[in-house]
Amino acid sequence: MPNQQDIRRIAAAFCPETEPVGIRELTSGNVNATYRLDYDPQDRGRSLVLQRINTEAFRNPEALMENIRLVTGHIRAALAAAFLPAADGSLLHREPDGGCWRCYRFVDGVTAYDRIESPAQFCEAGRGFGAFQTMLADFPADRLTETIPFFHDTPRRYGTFRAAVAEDAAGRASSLAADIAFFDSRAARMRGIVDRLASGELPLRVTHNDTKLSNILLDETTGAFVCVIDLDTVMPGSSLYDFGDSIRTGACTAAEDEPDAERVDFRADMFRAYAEGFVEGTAGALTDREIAMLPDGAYIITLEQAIRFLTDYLEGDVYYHTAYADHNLVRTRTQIRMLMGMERDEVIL
Ligand code: GN1
Ligand code: MG
Repeated sequence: MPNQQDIRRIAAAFCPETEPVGIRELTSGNVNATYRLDYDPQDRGRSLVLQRINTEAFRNPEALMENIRLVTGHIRAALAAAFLPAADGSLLHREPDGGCWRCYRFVDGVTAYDRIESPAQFCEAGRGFGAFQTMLADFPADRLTETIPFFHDTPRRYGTFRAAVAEDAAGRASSLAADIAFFDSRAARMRGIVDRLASGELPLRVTHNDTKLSNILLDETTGAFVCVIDLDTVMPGSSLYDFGDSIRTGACTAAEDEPDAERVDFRADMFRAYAEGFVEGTAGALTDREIAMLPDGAYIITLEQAIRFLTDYLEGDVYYHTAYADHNLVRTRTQIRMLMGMERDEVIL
């Protein structure tokens, strides 16, 4: 964990002419470490975001930043969150301890919601993520590095999960029989997207791949979509991944880590609101097959996220940030509740 002095030193690598007057950690991300830096209003009055890239998750941070440079260059108008170069002109600053840091402008007057407030708001988020995908429609996919290979290969994620059960590194598997059985009995459904991408029935597109609700910024006054953030996983994928991860996080009655599973349920009204906005945002680009399969996207991505959380729990909490011992198990069970709600409401058509 870097201390305040470390943060000040690293901030100076990007912004040597002045010092922050306030530093606070932003804790909503589960993988990278993020800090907000506030500067004296008399001085520059701006705020910056300083972020340490998790190089266990992102093995090639240079290629990752190059992806972001290319993508933000392509859709500059849509992205207010601009990066500051370090002294040597690169977007990545390396510390002697190997830590990889980047810095970008904090956008004022916008909110990244962890929880949605109304169907209309979620519809607007759908429009935004849909529009983002459309803006990338003519981006040459072969220029992008796959920052995390097989990121949304759901059957492969299940294979990793099964290996983690067998290994049982943290000695937790014996108490998880019911959760494990839940996933085993749904294994066949995990092939729904990858098989159709492979056969060409679904098109491969450049997608965001991490469209949780908090990764879109909405204007605090008008409620309108301002920009999409967290471009670490922009790479070839399916529109269904982007649709699905938003539903997973936004069409839910509680937080992703709500400890009381009884309070977690799927909201079909939110699903419909988001679908309407997303289809509108993609402006006719989606094929009939993609539109027909949007519900499968929601179900499969939620299932995948559930097994990712439980895999991490089985492996001893090595990937996601956790605040307490059973945090990943709590997250797994909220996802299971969402899946049960989707099954009840027959989201899978
Ligand atoms: C991670 O770091 P954050 O919160 O943006 C994860 C996503 C998960 C999400 C679950 C690179 O995203 O895939 O859906 O946690 N990002 C990566 O909250 O693994
Ligand atoms: Mg992320």
